[in-house]
Amino acid sequence: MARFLGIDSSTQSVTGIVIDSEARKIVAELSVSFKNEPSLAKYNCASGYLEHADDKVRHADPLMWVEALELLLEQGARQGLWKGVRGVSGSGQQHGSVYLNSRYEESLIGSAKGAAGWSPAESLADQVRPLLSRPTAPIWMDSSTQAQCREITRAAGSVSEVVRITGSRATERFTGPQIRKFHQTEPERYAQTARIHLVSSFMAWLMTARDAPIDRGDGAGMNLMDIETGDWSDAMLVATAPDLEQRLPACRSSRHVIGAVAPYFVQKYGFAEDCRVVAFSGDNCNSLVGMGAAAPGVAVISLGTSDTYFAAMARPLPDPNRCGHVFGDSLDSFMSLICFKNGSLARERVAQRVGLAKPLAGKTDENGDSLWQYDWERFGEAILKDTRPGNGGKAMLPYFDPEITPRILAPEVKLFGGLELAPHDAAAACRAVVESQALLMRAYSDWIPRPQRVLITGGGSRNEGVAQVFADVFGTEIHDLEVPKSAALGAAIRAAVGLNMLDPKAATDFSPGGGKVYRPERSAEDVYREMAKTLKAASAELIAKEEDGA
Ligand code: XUL
Repeated sequence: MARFLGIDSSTQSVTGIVIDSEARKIVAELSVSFKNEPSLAKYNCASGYLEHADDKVRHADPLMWVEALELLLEQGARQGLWKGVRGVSGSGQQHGSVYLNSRYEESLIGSAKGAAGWSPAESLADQVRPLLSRPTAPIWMDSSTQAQCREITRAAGSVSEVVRITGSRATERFTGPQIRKFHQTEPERYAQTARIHLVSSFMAWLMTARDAPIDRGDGAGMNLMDIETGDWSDAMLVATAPDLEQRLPACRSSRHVIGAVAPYFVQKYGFAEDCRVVAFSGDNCNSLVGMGAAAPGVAVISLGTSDTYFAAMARPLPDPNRCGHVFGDSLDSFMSLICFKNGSLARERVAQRVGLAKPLAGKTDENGDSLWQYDWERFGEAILKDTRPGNGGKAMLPYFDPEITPRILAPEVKLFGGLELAPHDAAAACRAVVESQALLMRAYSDWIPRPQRVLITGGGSRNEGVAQVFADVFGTEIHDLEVPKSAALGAAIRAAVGLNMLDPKAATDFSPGGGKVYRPERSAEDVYREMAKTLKAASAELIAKEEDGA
């Protein structure tokens, strides 16, 4: 029996998946949701972030992630799951960062005070609290660093230079601009910071009580790493903040074995002493592996809080539109990723406006906004039964919130072909939002080589009407693999690969195949070509002006 654990610390939950690498199957799945777990209510982060007066600022409490990890491990220990686990790896929401003071060294195995790492006498959260130099962690949803992006770009030379070095333009949610803002707004705390971790390397530090590295997959999402050399870029370090390199962990291969789990987890949760930990990576990088898309030629459409389109690539090829990213793929190669912020939120807003959602009486979220109940069945039916591909020319730019692809900072919803977001035009509105999202995704992913196979995942893809529209617009078969926890699964597979107990090519063996195949209706091909051009041109008019030479 060869069991491996993958842990995914995502925006809304911490999830664990255990695989048996010989039987090639998933043997256990566990999850702790920030919204539903009563003991986490004290962190005021039910949606994954803390309320803030400035809507652009999105931080979370890192101690909530620590406590959620312990709750997950407790769940598994009650089922006796951990004893047979030979290796652990993990996944973190990308770009988010955690700041530790110099006392973090006391936690490290072998250091003077931390000879055995964490003490089993206290909870992990209580031990981590005094080691934080910044109480909160900016996460990927933060878009408050526009000024810092501009300054970094200017210092590095130009937008093209930043893209050439790091694979992405200076991007608001990326870690480098976030670090610069921290250094500028809280210089004392920056001075007290001895280690800056990504969410992924932070979790790996917890599991090992060792100075965990940042893997090259997730490291590429920081605007600090040179994607060609796979190491920190001097030019980007200097452009970002003083004395930054000494505050960053080493950059390592995603297959790097950090060491054994800390004795804390052996004593408290029953892990084997020789259970080893492989470097953690970013959630998208792990998802690529979990979806069985780690080799070029397969693209993944993921419809979630944000919609993403990603694919493995043999060589780092940056996006000429400068919205997309080149990341490491967590198996030591590269991947392209484009992220659309107006994903499920835009679909929800349209459902609300056309009467396919009603507020849940007396239920509000932590910001006091109503919680809604959606009629997704009717939404899908409206697309499949009441409207036709092309939607009679009715379309929209779905920018309810600032957009990442393309880079739109002043959001605006634009309607075309006489569309109205009102109950009397409900069916057309449902199709319009999804069709327009798919058309924009297709238009803005045209720099990524056309794949031979397209997979679809994420909550939005459960709706057959939505998935069918993506097949029609992309003009290709789309396979629904039903791998909802692909990041945790990918991490478990990587643990086995990193410990040389699984060939990476065997990753697809774990996906329960046989999901639905959506075949494109080709009748609207010409209409779609024209609509894609119109929407791309209209969105281009809203793109934030480049303030620096390219
Ligand atoms: C990718 C991104 C998001 C987060 C979500 O660039 O910002 O997909 O990784 O967890």
